[in-house]
Amino acid sequence: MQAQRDAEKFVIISDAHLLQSYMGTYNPILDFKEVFQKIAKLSPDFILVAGDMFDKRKTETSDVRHPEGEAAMMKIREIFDNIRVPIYAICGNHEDERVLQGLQQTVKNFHYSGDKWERLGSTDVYFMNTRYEAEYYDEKLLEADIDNILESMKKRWKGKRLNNSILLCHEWIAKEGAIYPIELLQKLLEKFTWVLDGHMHFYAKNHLNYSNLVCLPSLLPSRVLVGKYWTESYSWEAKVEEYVCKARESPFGFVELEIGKEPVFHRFDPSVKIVDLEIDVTGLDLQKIRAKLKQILDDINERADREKLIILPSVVGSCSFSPSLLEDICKAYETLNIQKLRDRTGKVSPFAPKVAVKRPILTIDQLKEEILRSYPDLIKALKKAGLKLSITDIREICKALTGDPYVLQKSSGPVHQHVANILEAVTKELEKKKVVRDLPPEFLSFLAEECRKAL
Ligand SMILES: [Mn+2]
Repeated sequence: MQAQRDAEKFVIISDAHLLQSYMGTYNPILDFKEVFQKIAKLSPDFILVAGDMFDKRKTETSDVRHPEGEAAMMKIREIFDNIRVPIYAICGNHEDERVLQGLQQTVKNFHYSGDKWERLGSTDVYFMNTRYEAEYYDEKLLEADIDNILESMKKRWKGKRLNNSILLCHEWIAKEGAIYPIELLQKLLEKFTWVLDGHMHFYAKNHLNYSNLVCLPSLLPSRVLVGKYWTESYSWEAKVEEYVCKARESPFGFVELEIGKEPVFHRFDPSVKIVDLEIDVTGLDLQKIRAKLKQILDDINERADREKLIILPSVVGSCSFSPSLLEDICKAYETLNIQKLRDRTGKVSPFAPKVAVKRPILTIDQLKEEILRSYPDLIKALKKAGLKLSITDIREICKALTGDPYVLQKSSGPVHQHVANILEAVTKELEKKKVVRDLPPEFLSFLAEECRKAL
């Protein structure tokens, strides 16, 4: 039996990015299980999931395959099931809603509550799916959005006392970057007892000096934010004879919030340690740099915990040769998990001129993300051609693309056919929106023919 409490206790988790293939042999599912054992000990009344618990991308360029995803989901369902605490989740920008819908269908205590209210004990919680898309916010849309939320809050509380309330969200709330508009955020902060935000990956209480705004930490390491997650760093300045070693506590964990009390950050030490290794190569000859890199790696290789380490080497400063000439050193340590050396010197090497990497053919999902990522240029280009389009139009076209069975079904044929299908779907959308008018009836077959010739 749980002890009687005056107010409910929540545990909030965020941004685990499960299903993403992380570096080397790291298995986040085992850590995930351990986290849930820790959460169970706190006996919360509810668990809230603030987005990006899963990731639809395996790596930068490939999506999670269904059998792989399902293998992980079998274990995740078991973990959720075992805790026997109701879990409520919103959808983050790396997630596919269908994964959350599937969990709701298969796990009794899991609820996907995107864009709705739930009464959890005596607290009203609004679950706001992420509005963050492709590093952009459409302020007009957001304004209407917030009005709706606040209006529904009013209706909910009509004639009753005001309940405690939580807004669970997944937005870019910070001083810089693609920021969620501060004036709009303020409107929410005024009305809700707590605003709990995922997506930022680092814990912050009293964020931006708002006493009721909490940024949630990421639960586990992931590929997102490479270079920021380290708990140890080795750095070696160019003109110095010794390297410097720094350590800091794990940024990972979850938050406990009992209504009426302050939030508590519970730190979690994952089964791997992320180690940053940075050498400033300015003015040094290759021999010297190789010696420095080798010395650090030799020292790391002596460590008893070397198998737990994920090492992220990089070179900074400026140099006249390609840092790829250091890669053989990294490869020589078979017992260490050393990730690909990053060149942060910001120069173009005369030995390895930067060549545009040939990109694989995109899936429809990837195309959609690509379009959303490059929308400002896209809008400009279309404007030049006399076509007026808004980001909302572009979003809707993308939606039509992913939902159009015609595009998907025929995508296994020749490439030109695939491209023609996509263009056809886009053209039909443009026509629907009256962005283009009076297309001649033979336009689509003309389009298909042009694609065939071009590809
Ligand atoms: Mn996110």
